[in-house]
Amino acid sequence: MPIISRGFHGRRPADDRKLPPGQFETFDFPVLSAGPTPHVAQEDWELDITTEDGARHSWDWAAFMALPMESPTVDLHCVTRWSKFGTEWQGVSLDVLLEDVETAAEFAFIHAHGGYTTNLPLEDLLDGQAWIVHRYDGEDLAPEHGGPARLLVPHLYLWKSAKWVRGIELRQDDEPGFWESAGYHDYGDPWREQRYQGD
Ligand SMILES: Nc1nc2c(c(=O)[nH]1)N[C@H]1C(S)=C(S)[C@@H](COP(=O)(O)O)O[C@H]1N2
Ligand SMILES: [Mo]
Repeated sequence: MPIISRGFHGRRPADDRKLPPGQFETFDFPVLSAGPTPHVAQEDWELDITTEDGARHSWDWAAFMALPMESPTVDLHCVTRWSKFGTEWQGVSLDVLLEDVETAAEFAFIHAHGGYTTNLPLEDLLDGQAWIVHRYDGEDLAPEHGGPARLLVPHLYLWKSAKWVRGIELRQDDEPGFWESAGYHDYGDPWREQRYQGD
């Protein structure tokens, strides 16, 4: 009689040390978008960083591509409870983009094509914690995942990683973005399970 192990599906078990509370590991890459996918051509893409003084720093696609690139490998944690380990990206660190930006702002308000917004403390974009990424898994970032370029802030729940990013507004006051206005947590630390306001 052959021994059939029903429990084995050829997948490694989730590594609990890498799994924040209430999350499960997924192996595919779900698409979560609040609206239709905007199709932005690379030649039409521009990133603007504005400061509380009204100063504007802009990069078109060519200027962005000329910046030093990094290849972060990070775990993703979505508030809908899936986590994906070891995702490989390529892009520019926010440390590079903010290098010559003079600001005393405490908050960043992120704008995306299609109207999506999200907010986070400026310090969470610094010190190797955040990137504007344009490649995923060795290929140009697909439109449904935020191509031509998205924000990647993997230490916070994934709704903070705005797809189709177009602007970063640095400001003194905090303002809730799209999901934060709908009751999601203002900060969104997966390890403290900050899913909703009051968590
Ligand atoms: N512009 C924009 N960015 C967005 C969203 C969105 O609806 N619009 N959804 C957020 C949410 S809730 C999640 S979980 C992730 C999903 O990213 P993915 O579709 O690449 O998995 O994108 C975030 N960034
Ligand atoms: Mo999400």
